[in-house]
Order: sequence, then structure tokens, then C-alpha cells
Amino acid sequence: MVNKRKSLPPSLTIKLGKWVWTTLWQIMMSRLAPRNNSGEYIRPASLFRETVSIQTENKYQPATKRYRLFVGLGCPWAHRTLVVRALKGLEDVISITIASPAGDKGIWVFENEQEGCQTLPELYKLGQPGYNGRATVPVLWDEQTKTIVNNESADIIVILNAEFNQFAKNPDIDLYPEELKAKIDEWNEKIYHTVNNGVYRCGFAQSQEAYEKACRELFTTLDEIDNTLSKSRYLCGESVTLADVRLFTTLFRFDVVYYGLFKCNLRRIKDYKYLSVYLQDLYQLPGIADTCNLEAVKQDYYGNLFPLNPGGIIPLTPDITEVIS
Ligand SMILES: N[C@@H](CCC(=O)N[C@@H](CS)C(=O)NCC(=O)O)C(=O)O
Repeated sequence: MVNKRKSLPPSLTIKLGKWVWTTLWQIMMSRLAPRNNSGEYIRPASLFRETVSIQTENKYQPATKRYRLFVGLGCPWAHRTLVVRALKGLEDVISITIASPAGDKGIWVFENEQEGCQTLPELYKLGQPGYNGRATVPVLWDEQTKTIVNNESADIIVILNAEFNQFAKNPDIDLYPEELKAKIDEWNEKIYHTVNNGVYRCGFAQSQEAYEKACRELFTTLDEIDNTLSKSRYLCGESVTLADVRLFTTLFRFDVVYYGLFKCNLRRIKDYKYLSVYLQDLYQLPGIADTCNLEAVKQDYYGNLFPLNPGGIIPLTPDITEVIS
């Protein structure tokens, strides 16, 4: 039997589908990921940059149970703050609220009301009336003045490392010692651009050139790190520093999320002789495994970055926590 139903010729269907999808993709990507004229992803700067310090004129004095961290378990930037909180033994000093992504709204929400707020954008507005920018995790929040102290993970981990020692269970662990600062900063600079933000520059690239540039830079740095780790246990020698913490949260997500979803697929971490052992080493440090939630990571990335995964299917992946435990 011949099907007499009229239908669009396939080539026209494909052309139309491609045009509609590409146009929508570009609109959505421009919201998700600001870009420059070459299609390179440009991460917006964090706006709240105060510190906690015992200096008398400082508004935010160190105290126990005064500050709260708002985090998302999928977020690598927020994850850094959880790792430092665990390494320093600040669990009883700094409280935690875990926010979850509300898929269709593109914002972080709370399971239980926080400071009278149901969502992170509401909390930002409470902290700074009229605030209309991005509401990102992590946030270091002051429960006393009801303001945001800082929303930049790179700053928050420095604060947690140094300013709460009088209350910390492990005050002697110094992740940013004076004598290694220059070396740590040097790694941080390189690793931020090419690895931490580098994976986003791959995944959020909006041109072939931008993607290839980011991808090559990413793997050049990973190769260099692998070589360094053939000679020393951690990036700056035999003890863990903030440079390792910052690298760890990206490595933990790499094989299950960035490799596939962000097209970082030249190599996996498990293909690297030294990086793979290093990831395992860091994961096994006391308290770290408890900060890691692979299911939340997969759900957050594959379930919420709609333009990168329109079908919303969460892939089955090896359970890397079994491999690195
Ligand atoms: N510079 C920030 C970046 C934080 C960030 O991008 N967080 C993402 C989650 S992984 C977020 O909350 N995005 C929400 C948004 O951009 O609206 C930091 O390192 O603290």
C-alpha cells in the first residue's frame, strides 16, 4: 500500500529542523554562557569579595556558627569549599545548606526555607537589596548581618584555610603556607584557565576554533601535571595545598561528565598513569569522600544543562568512586 499522506520532503524537514534547533541553541547558549566574538566562553566575575578576619576594623570577624556556606553538590566550585571545610575540620563551625538546581527555572532552590528565602536569587536579594545578577554557589553567608561575605570559591577556600584556626579541629593543616604561595599561585593561574574553567571553555564553546583551542590547552596542562606527578606526590611537593584542592574537584568530575558532555575527550583521567593515582590519593584523604556525590554531579550536569543535552538522558557511567576508593 502506498502511503498517500502528504509529508514534507525529508531534506526540507532536516533543513528546517537544523535551522530551528541551531537558532534556539545559540539563543540558549548566549544566556547560559556569555561569549566573545570568537565564540569563546567568558566566565562572569564574582561580585562579593569581602573577607573574614580578626583585624579589628573588619566587618566580618571569625566566630563559630556565625557563617553558613550555600553549596550545590554538583558544582565543582562549591565542592572546593566543602573539601577545605573537611580538611580543616570546620564541620561544627561553618554550617552548610545544600541547594538543588530547579531545572526549568535555571536557579538554585532550597529544600527548606533559609532566612525566609526559598531560592538562592532571593537570598542574594536579601543580602543586597536590588541585586539582579547571577546567583551562584558557593556563597559564604553571614547569619549575623544577613549579608553575603563572599561568593568566589577561590577566596572562600583561602578564608577557610586561615581565618578559623582557633575553632578548627585541624588548625595545623595549612593548605596555603607562606613558603609555597608563589608556587601555588602559579599552578592556580594555569589550572584555572586551562582546566577548572578550561573544561567549561570546551563545553560552552560556541565555535569549532574556540572549542579546539580550549581542548588543546586543557590536555597540554593535564600532560604537564601528569609529568609533575611522576616526580612528586602533590603539585607543590609532599603535602596537599589549595592548588590540589582546586584541581581535585575538576578531576573528580572529569571521566563521568566533562569527557562526554563537555567534549573533553582526548583522554580520560584513568588513562593518565600519575593523575589517576593522584585522584585516588586525594579522594582517600580523611573526610573527602563524604564531600563527593557522583549521582548529584551527573544529575546536575546532564539533567540541567539543557542546550548541551536536550534529551535530558543521564548516561550510565562507571562508578568512579568504586575505582578510586
Ligand atoms: N566564580 C565562581 C563560579 C561559581 C559558579 O559558576 N557556580 C555555578 C554552579 S557550578 C552556578 O551557581 N551557576 C548559576 C548561574 O550562573 O546562574 C566561584 O568559583 O565561586
